[in-house]
Amino acid sequence: MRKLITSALPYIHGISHLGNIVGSMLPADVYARFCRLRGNEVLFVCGSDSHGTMYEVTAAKMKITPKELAYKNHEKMKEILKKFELNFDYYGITDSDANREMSFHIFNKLDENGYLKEEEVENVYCEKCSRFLPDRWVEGKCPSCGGLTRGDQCDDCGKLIDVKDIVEPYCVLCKSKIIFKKTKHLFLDLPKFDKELSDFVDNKSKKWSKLARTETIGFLKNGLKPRAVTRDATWGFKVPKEGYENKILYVWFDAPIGYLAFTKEWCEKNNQKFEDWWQNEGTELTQFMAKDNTIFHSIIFPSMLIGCKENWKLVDRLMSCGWLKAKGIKFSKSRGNGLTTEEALEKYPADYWRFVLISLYPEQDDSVFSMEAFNETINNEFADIIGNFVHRVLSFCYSNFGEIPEVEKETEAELVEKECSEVRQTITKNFEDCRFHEALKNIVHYAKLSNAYFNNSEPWKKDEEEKKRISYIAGNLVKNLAVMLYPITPKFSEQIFDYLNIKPEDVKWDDANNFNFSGKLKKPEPLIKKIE
Ligand code: B3M
Ligand code: ZN
Repeated sequence: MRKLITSALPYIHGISHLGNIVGSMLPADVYARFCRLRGNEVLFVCGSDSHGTMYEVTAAKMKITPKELAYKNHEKMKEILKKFELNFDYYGITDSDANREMSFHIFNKLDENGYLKEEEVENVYCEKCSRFLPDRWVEGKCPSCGGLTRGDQCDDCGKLIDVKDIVEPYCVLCKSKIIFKKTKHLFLDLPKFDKELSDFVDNKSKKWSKLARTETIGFLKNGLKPRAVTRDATWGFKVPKEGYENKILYVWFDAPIGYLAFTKEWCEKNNQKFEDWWQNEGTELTQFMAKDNTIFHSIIFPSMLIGCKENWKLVDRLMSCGWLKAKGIKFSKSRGNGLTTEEALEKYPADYWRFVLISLYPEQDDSVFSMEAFNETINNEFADIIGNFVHRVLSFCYSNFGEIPEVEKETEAELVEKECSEVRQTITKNFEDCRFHEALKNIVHYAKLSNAYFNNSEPWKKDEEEKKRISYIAGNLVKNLAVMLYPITPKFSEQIFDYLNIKPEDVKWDDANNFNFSGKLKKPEPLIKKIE
């Protein structure tokens, strides 16, 4: 099965926080690695979401252009993502020519097929800055509690406010009073897709995450309304239509089209056929994102593709998850709290973060991150139950035999082999279902069974034959753990493969399903250091 896997495209006006990484890029990377280990043909694409009004605000403050800001941070972001072992097949940028071309193509198709309609709206305008302002650039008094309202929500009472109801509204850039001014925009006529969307959601959403399914069905029930796909702003793709020359495409129009553009860029570089990925029912498309991005991926982007009438593939498995909150608040750039990815990587290796973030993967709901939870998970699970077991077994085998010794297989499989093989079946299912929190929990359980086997067998007290047999089985438990952890903690697993003289590129997921490995060992060093 050909697997096309995408992660939501991170904004890069500020350098990404752990929240973005865990929100979609890390689970997508774990799933892509798992699918490759199973021998699937995988294409894993992502990229920087480089348009949107936040670039204009941030760039203005830094006295550079939005373009300079985007491309500078894009390079920095690629470095950080590499250090996190996120191995995309392609990581692009939505400001690319390929994305402009693809966005114009889809825009024109929607226009030709009558899915774009013009509406005149009254938007916020600042005469001093002589520009229209997005709602979030307006502040003022909340009409119900008098607190500070920013854009469409009151910071104090949390009430959703229509920007027209803000008391004494002012422009956040120059603090002067704003006015409301008429302007024309093009709207994607979503109600026209109601039937196709309901059919699409009915037959696909069974395989989606619970969050994605419930949110999408709820959204459809509320009735579809037309959504603006153009904006009065300067940083973005100019609308390719007469009368709209000084407007741009809304960032959420060209961003999801980035998935197609990045695939196209990758196909050109790798001599592959684009249609094999985006116009071929033999390809399964799995998309990862955080829950605030669900509707864009389950309703709006599919409508844009349906509206082209070009047989574009719609998402098969939509894996949206909760938020990672740092002690009650979501990691986010705009609030400036949380741990930046660079700071995190300075503190501990990527595998430590990957292990903890997957153990906290907010599959069904938000999860809370704290450094206490981090220390506890690393010390109790990664170091004690897994790292320590690996080191004890490999050191025992190395000092007694210099290898994982081969012994005549008993006809009757050992109890531990049966128990662990059962757990492994569950772990495989967990990965298939993108239940990575469960998968890791079961891998830790597998390691506990392995520890118990080694401790209770007490090989150091046994005769040569027994010592060999126990070492053989324990050595295979280590190998199996390394294979199952490979999608989550790649460096850790590769280090174990190196000790076992196994080439990483030869490793297959099914290698974790047997106890017949033996071979020379390299001198093992402890791999996981506990955190004081
Ligand atoms: N850039 C992520 C966000 O809302 C947004 C995802 C785009 S995926 C096409 O933070
Ligand atoms: Zn202003």
